[in-house]
Amino acid sequence: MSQTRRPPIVGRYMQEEVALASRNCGMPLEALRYDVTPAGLHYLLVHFDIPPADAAQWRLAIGGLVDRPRSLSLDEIRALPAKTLRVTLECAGNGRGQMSPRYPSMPWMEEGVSTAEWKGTPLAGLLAAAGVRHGAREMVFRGTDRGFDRGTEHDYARSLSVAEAMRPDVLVVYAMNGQPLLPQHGAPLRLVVPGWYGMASVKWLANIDAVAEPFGGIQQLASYHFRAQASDAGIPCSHMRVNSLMTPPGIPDFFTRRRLVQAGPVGLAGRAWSGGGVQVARVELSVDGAWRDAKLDPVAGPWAWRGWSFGWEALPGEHVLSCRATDANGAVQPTEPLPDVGGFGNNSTQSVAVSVRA
Ligand SMILES: Nc1nc2c(c(=O)[nH]1)N[C@H]1C(S)=C(S)[C@@H](COP(=O)(O)O)O[C@H]1N2
Ligand SMILES: [Mo]
Repeated sequence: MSQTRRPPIVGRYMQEEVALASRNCGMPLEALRYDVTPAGLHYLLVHFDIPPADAAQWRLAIGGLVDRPRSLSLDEIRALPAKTLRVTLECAGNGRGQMSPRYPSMPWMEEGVSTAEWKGTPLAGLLAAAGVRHGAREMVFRGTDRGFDRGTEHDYARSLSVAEAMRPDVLVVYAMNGQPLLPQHGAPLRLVVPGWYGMASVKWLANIDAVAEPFGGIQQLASYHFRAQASDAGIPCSHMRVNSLMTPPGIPDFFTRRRLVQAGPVGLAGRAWSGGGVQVARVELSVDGAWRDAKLDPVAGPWAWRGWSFGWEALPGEHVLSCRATDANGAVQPTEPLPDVGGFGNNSTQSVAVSVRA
């Protein structure tokens, strides 16, 4: 197995990228029409294989620097206080496939985002019962899926600071949209960290450990950093950047996905979101470069995307539509992706080419 970072690609997609894209489906953009993405349309990112999991035998072990190490069954977790949250998850690599040079990984265009209603028990309650010791600095979350990345064999694992892990809306989840978790979404148990890019929401969760030192796992230290150049130390990916998408108008061409709409009034709509619990404050829509305000739907909770709409009077000819969100902190989507060697955090504005027929 290769020990080195994979070299960047300029140009056509590699077979490995296409294979990853076939395994890890995106949310078809027409599914932006749903406030809550139906489970079967929710985007998917699985680094290794979906591991075997027997819900009846599953245990969640909580250990490390805790006073009362514990091992809980699924029934015991289901008996704890429950909370359901509507949460938008976006893959940190969403938009990578539009960047050049491209990092050889999952080549998302823009469809690596979805919203679900996740039911579980607050992690804070489990940690309080275990009694996290004062010397603990981070909580490490480990899934049962195992594989190699850049020559290192590991279980998929990520950490959060103790303070972040103690937030009341970080959940240990066993249901999605009112149904038990599906195998591909982490059955029978996963973490959901609202406001963060998806990598923090560890699936097939089997172990939680309190540790005194910053966790050095490959998914924590090597991957998931914003780096303008390969030599940069990098900034860890955490909260989602402000972003927005449009439900594709009209009908598509099969191969190019180019859109065809009828001249006249066209109802455009989509979704916008940001991370860290920051709300979307504004969405603008541009037709051929002229920006105007879209209408915002009511806020759907602290962690879910916000719907928007715009009435377009479509004139015959070729047009380019774009949408652009601004969050309550004043962060705005850039027109071009920020340089990033791993292809992370591309929140540049989406452009949709539309042919309007008379
Ligand atoms: N155990 C485990 N957890 C994981 C992953 C994984 O490969 N293994 N992928 C992560 C990434 S990168 C993302 S974007 C989300 C995707 O969650 P979903 O597939 O349920 O949409 O899961 C995260 N949790
Ligand atoms: Mo991801």
